Amino acid sequence: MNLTQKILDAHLLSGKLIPGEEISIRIDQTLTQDSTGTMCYLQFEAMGIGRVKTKKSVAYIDHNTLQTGFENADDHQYIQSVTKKHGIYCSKPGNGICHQVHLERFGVPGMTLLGSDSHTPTGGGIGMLAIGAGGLDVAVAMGGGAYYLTCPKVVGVRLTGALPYAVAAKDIILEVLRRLSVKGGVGKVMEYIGPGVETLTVPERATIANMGAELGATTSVFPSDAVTLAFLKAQGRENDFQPLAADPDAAYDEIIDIDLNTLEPLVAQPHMPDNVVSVRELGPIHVDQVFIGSCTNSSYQDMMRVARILKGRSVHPDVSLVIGPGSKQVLTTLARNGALADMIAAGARILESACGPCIGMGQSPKTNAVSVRTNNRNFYARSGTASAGIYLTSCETAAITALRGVLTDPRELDLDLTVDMPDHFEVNDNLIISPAGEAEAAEVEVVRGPNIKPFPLGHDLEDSVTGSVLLKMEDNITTDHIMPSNAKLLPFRSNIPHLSHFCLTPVDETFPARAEAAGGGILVAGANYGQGSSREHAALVPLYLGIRAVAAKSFARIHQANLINNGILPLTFENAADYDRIDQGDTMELPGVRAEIAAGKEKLILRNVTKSENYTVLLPLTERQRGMILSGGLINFIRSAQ
Ligand code: MIC
Ligand code: SF4
Repeated sequence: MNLTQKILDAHLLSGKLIPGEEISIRIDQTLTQDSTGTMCYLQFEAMGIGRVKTKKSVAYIDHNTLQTGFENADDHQYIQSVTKKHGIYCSKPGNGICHQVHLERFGVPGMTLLGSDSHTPTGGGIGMLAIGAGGLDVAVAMGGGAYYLTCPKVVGVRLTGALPYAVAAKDIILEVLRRLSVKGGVGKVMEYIGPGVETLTVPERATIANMGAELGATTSVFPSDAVTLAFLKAQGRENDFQPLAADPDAAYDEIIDIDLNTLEPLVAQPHMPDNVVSVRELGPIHVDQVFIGSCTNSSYQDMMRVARILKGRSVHPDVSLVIGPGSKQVLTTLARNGALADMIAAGARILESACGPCIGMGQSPKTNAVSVRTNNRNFYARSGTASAGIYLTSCETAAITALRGVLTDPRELDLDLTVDMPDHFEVNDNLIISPAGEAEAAEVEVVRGPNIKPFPLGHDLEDSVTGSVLLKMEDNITTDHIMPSNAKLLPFRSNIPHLSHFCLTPVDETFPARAEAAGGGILVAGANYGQGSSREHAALVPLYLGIRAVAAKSFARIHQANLINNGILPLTFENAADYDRIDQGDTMELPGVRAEIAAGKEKLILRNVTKSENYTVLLPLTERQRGMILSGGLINFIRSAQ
């Protein structure tokens, strides 16, 4: 067996490990972050689950930390109190980005982790099977319920050789994205194998597993070996170690070969992470801003290399350099060893350990800016400045670029960039709040501020669904298009009515008002609809606006699950050319859809009333999903079963 199969097999609750079949697995650990977490805990409470039944569940507060009004702080208090009551650890703001902290303090090789954030696969860096999902699925897992997924194909990514000077782990995953595209990993787990793996440290592996999310992959996983043991030892957690690897004769559905010796520094150009060329080819474009940080590139090793490059030098006068170390542990270490002083002296603006600019929480670049960033997504308008172009690179490329003022190949450096991993990290978990014991839990009061509004619930599916096409969209529409997130909107993640005014506005500013006036309708989209974030808001807000169905050429995995969980029909065109026949404004009908779905039909008729045409759309559902769709979502479905 390969490693993915071994971990899946050890956790399998139902189904067979045959790619494409539905399976369900036991979840050992969960994580949430605050921008999806508030809604997740509201749903958890609505399900009436008492204490969590996982081995460990952790709530992180790392996204909404600007606190420009009472909203963020109210949500923080809600999360801290609700987690205390229900047996969940809470990592307070300032402790760091969920994926970095989870790797440092909680991740365990061989365990399953379900997280309400699409970059949960970062845990694959220490041999976890770590999957991103919507908050509702995470809430169910916290209650001891199974996680249902399509059994993935397993791609062996065979690494040979070693990275050349100034070429980074980030360049490996950019190379994979260049080859496979943002749709290339759908339905697959990327399992890293081959002799090149042992040349990579845990944070380097985590960078690769993290950005595997941009392939649309179910997750990515590395073996657990001597490098993993050294990392866990340095965290004082060697007892969590177990060696894990694929069997020597393991089979893979596909193999990709990457010779690390041949790689060079790469860059993803606006506005997609797979729009990759070499830094050398793109040439010395003028740069206005550099951001170094995010869950992809903010480890101790990353930060030390950056400090080494900046030491004794000065940021270019035209560049604003912003650095956000990934965790309190990383930041403390940099402060004690002097590297932080080197960064500040060079002219870097230091941010608290949080997501920050990656999700548009501050540091939006100027109009038409070129911003070079080490994070994982450069989707249109995500930085908060729609006219800005975001270029994604390694830390090494970003740091030298900040000094030169133009995009620069870090192989021009003449410095020793070797950074050894410390034997011991400074461990201080004083920003992690332990849950109340079972006896005291009843006394804990859950505090809800005025920003917390009830979330919409679907209703039973009607006999027939009718509505006009409110918006026709292209391929690769991201969750940042559907439900934008930035410093102005993130504070309202627990306020769906407020967010509804901004739904799909990066595509069409008039959409929310038109949807409201029409009392709902249908959306039409191209391929890979809903790629990116796990945010359920991209389903909850359309639900609130009365969207009953989305007809698309294909869907991204997490978003498709979120639509079903909220009772919205994700319909796939059987014949992709039918997409071209539909115009915005056409009236569509799904005649007798309730009876058809109840009878288990997977091919439905989508009638274009305006053009008097019928299209075949596919809605393959398992029995459980059918129940959700018929009863208007997972919460109604669970309640009806109780
Ligand atoms: C992101 O990187 O897009 C986010 C913000 O972390 C999201 C979660 C969210 O929308 O809250 C993700 O990746 O799932
Ligand atoms: Fe935070 Fe950005 Fe990572 Fe999402 S991708 S978890 S916003 S740092």
